[in-house]
Amino acid sequence: MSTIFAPITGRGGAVTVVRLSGPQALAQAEALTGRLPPPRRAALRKLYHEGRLLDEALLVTFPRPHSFTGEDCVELSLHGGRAVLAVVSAALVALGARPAEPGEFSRRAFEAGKLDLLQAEAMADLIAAETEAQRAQAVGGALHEACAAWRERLRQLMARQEALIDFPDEDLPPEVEAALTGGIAVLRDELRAALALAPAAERLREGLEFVILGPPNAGKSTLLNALAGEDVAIVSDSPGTTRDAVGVRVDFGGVPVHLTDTAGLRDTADAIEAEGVKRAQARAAKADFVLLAAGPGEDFAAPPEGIPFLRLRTKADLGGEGVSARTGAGMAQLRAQLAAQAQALTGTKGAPAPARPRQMACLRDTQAALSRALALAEPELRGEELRIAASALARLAGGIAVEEILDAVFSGFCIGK
Ligand SMILES: Nc1nc2c(ncn2[C@@H]2O[C@H](COP(=O)(O)OP(=O)(O)OP(=O)(O)O)[C@@H](O)[C@H]2O)c(=O)[nH]1
Ligand SMILES: [Mg+2]
Repeated sequence: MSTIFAPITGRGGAVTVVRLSGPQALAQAEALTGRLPPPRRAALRKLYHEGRLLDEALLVTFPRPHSFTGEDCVELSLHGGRAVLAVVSAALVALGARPAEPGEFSRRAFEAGKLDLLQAEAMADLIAAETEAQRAQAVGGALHEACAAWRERLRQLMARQEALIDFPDEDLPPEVEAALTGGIAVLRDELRAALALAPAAERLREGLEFVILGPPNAGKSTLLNALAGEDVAIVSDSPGTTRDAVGVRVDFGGVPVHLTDTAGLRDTADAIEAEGVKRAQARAAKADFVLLAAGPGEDFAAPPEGIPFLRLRTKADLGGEGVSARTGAGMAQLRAQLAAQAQALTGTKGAPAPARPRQMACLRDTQAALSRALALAEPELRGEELRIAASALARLAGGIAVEEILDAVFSGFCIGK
């Protein structure tokens, strides 16, 4: 097993923490510092390599198994900056360590049984969380807890099913059979409920797409700038100003939303503008939500089929109802409406919900096997379906994950995770 290292803090700070993990971690740290402090006690040490002073760093050792990866680990709090990191990295390589691959620390932690696959995924989501709702979803661990409880219940159902196999038919108490199928049905329904929340959980993990659509000069770009709180899109009084779709990340009620301003919809002989109109409609057709904007007295554009939308009158300062991006009138209410919409599209209320295709596939397989089990009266056949359900559920936690799945999950992580 190689000893690996990587910075585990972001760039540009005053301090860069480098984690070293593996069988040689303590020896390599000792080679750099001369003398290691007692486990889990921080100490300031000068780092030397081949007689050269590299840096002065705070050093903490975490001997196995009480470390993030379960291996011997050392964390070096170096001074931030490229040059320090480069020279310390070179020294560690000279001592036999190698840079960690993306997700390699987490993978080692998983392999040491420090965290299961759901916890590893939740940790990656927590580190990537940009908004409050994303943080809350990742930190809650609802799916991890639910998965453990489901596995335990399924184990008990399987034990009861096994007991029935040895029973002669005529002696079978009907209430035992009823309790068994009832238990399977309740579990199956809970998995279905979790799967029903999957679209919301996935949207929260990935962020929503909101599109502003409407006739030229409706004030769409002005609205985007006002909602984003920055000057992103060009505003002018000549209709047909916006051609390319212009997007910006905004936080609506703790939910990350990619808000896109589009070209004003009209028939036009200008080929570039016509392409912009086409793109506007294509964007709106794929959006999670469409904001239809129109000035006083103007017709609203037709909403794309099947997509929730809001009709919004702009330029209310010129008279009439609606909002005015110019004076700010109605903007607070609009923000609140958009936040409510974003929350409704992503709300799981803390209930367990799969947010990744891998998790959904495992839950679907489990649910399908339980449904098949319910349709079978023969104890041996039903027992076999329950075993299939149990192994699909074990895959959700990573219990019997194959190499390719682990590669796919952990390679999606960043270096240092
Ligand atoms: N009075 C008033 N004028 C506004 C308001 N919002 C936008 N305008 C003006 O309306 C004109 C068009 O604004 P834009 O935001 O460029 O409109 P648009 O819908 O993006 O236009 P296209 O990109 O051409 O489709 C500009 O002159 C803006 O200053 C508003 O709330 N009140
Ligand atoms: Mg515009």
